[in-house]
Amino acid sequence: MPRSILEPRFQVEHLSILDSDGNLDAALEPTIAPDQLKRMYRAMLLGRRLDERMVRLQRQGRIGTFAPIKGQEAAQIGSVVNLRPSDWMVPSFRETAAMVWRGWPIEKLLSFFAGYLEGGQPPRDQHDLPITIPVSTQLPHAVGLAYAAQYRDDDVVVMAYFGDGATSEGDFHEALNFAGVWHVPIVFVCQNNQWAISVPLKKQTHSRTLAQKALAYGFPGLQVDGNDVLGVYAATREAMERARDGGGPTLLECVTYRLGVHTTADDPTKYRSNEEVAEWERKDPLTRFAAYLEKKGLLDDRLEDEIDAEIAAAVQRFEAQGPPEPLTMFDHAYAVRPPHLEAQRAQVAGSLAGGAPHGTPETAASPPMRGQRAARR
Ligand SMILES: Cc1ncc(C[n+]2csc(CCOP(=O)(O)OP(=O)(O)O)c2C)c(N)n1
Ligand SMILES: [Mg+2]
Repeated sequence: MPRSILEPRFQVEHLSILDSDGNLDAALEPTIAPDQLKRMYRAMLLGRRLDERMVRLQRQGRIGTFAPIKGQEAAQIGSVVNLRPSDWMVPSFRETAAMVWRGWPIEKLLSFFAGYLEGGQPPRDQHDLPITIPVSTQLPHAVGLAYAAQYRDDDVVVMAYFGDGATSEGDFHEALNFAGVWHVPIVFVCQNNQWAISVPLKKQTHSRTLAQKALAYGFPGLQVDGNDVLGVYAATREAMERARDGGGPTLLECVTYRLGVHTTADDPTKYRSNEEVAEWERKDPLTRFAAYLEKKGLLDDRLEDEIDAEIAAAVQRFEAQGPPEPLTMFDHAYAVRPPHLEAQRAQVAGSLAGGAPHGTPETAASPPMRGQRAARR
């Protein structure tokens, strides 16, 4: 059957500048000032050391469930450094390195993972949204922020983070569709770490790449080696500039790997092989960047001790605060609390005060909630 070819024909590109063997494509090497390179490496190492510390804190019962970033430091730092303070950063739940770069105090992140309301509140005047646990739901919000910036003619670009699994959610497609239709200033950063808990990428999509999904929505998509901080930096910088100049959205697929557990509640040995993990350990983003910096004479031997001391001081500040207030779990979801939550709140408040549970006869007769039992302990 004769058919005509529609122009333009689409293609998806892959970018790599510093490969896993430390080979540098000098023609593509971005110009980054030495001080900035050092700051980037410090932020990646801080991300790694904080991660290890947080996993230990969880194992010791000092924080709750935590989602480690180990292996994804380049994808986060290579992208986030291109934001101005006035730009907006929209995280999912695995962006601790990017969040610390943006200025979130470490003790605030610890507080989030220990159940404190304050842990979810971005520092005042910081243009970041809080951590989002429901997969992909942050993306329509991010497009809304970009739409608002465009409407108000603010010189602002939005960067939104999410994982490979998030691309199967309706919210992802709705967000990309409207980002394209409205041509808003946003950079979508997909950290394709190959797994959505125990679901591998091949069960997530039949597409050759995730980057190509942007083409359906009418804007560029680029795949980049997500363990190559220089590649992520260069790709993000280009996308940010395009967005700032009115060129609309970009989707970046950062191909990376989650070297650790999905969360501290997960056991990845049940669904993936040690060989696969070892293969990706060879592509560690930190080793590669360290070798690059060493050649430039920009590595500082004392960095690790300095970072560990910074983390230790933050852990101390975190643990110096009193216990979290259980009643805050009823706040902020609704402007006006619905009656059933009002009743539950009264019940918990009564239980915390040591008195008989308050509330309607139905709620008082219902079995105690987990929070109540915990509060009595
Ligand atoms: C809407 C929704 N469905 C299911 C979950 C449970 N859940 C938490 S993380 C996750 C996988 C997310 O995978 P991906 O988007 O690849 O991000 P990653 O965890 O790999 O960073 C799922 C299914 C959730 N939090 N929200
Ligand atoms: Mg994933």
